[in-house]
Amino acid sequence: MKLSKLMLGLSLAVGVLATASAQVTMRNSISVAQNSHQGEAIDTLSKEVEKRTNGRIKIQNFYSAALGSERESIESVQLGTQELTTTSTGPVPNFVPETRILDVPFLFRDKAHARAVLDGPIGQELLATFEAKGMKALAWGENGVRHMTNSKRAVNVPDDLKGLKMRTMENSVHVAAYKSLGIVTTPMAFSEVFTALQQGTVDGQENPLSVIMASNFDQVQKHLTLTGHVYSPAVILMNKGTFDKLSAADKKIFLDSAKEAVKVNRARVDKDDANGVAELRKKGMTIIENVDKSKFVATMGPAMAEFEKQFGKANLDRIRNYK
Ligand code: EAX
Repeated sequence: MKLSKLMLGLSLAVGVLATASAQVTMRNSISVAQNSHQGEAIDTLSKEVEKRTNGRIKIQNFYSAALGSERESIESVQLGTQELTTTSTGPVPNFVPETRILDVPFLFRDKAHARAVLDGPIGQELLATFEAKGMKALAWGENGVRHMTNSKRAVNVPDDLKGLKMRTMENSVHVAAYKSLGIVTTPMAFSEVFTALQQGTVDGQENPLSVIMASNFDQVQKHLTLTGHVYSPAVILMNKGTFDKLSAADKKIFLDSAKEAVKVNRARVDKDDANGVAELRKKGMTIIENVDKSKFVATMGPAMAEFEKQFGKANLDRIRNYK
């Protein structure tokens, strides 16, 4: 009796051990190319998780929207048919409306301000809001500061944007803001943008230098203006059920590895911002670097007033004044 109990106990222990050491493979995805700020982020995440779990957990990475657009990937993560995705906040408010506030134009002074807000209590509160929607947001990463490109004309002042047909993200804050500049907005998934620019379905688009370079938009866009009109966060998302099933130690490994991924991600954005203008000029783009941003803010006045109403001045000021 005693012996059989012991045997049972042993075999159970072996069973648990076998399960614990079984290798799990998860999937993560981005909509941009591997050689990019987002590619470096997910490559770092998978490398760190694999190393820290001694190969128990592997993450297979998919680039260039190979598993679907950002919106589709978020849906998959929510449903659990895909464990992880890394995305700009473009389509995120359609799932987690609380994050909409981050996409307000000219909200952040610069990247340092945005990073401080996202790493601080405001960012952490927003990460927590994903849980009610079936997702664990591991960390805020970065897509970069967005600038405008087009194939028609040099943009010096807001008036130059009037009537330009531009692709926007599927994000209601962006659409409202750009409409107020006189842009003819055309929301579409990022994976369709290159072709749309090439075929002239749209005249322009707006994205950080990191994305413009990783996506070779210089091949289909002549004019770039450093409008820096909005900061674009990124977020590393995991299916909540998948995260909840991890041991406490593995949860920590994912959260710590995500932090490492964000460090590499931000460093690459800084590098792209430092080299981007020279590189894109070399590739033939005409670039306007000095823009009077106050003119853009003023032209967006009505949309900005609407955002103050929607989000509440106190909430916007809490972000604007965060030190
Ligand atoms: O995440 O949709 C966009 O313009 C995003 O900036 C891009 O997919 C990178």
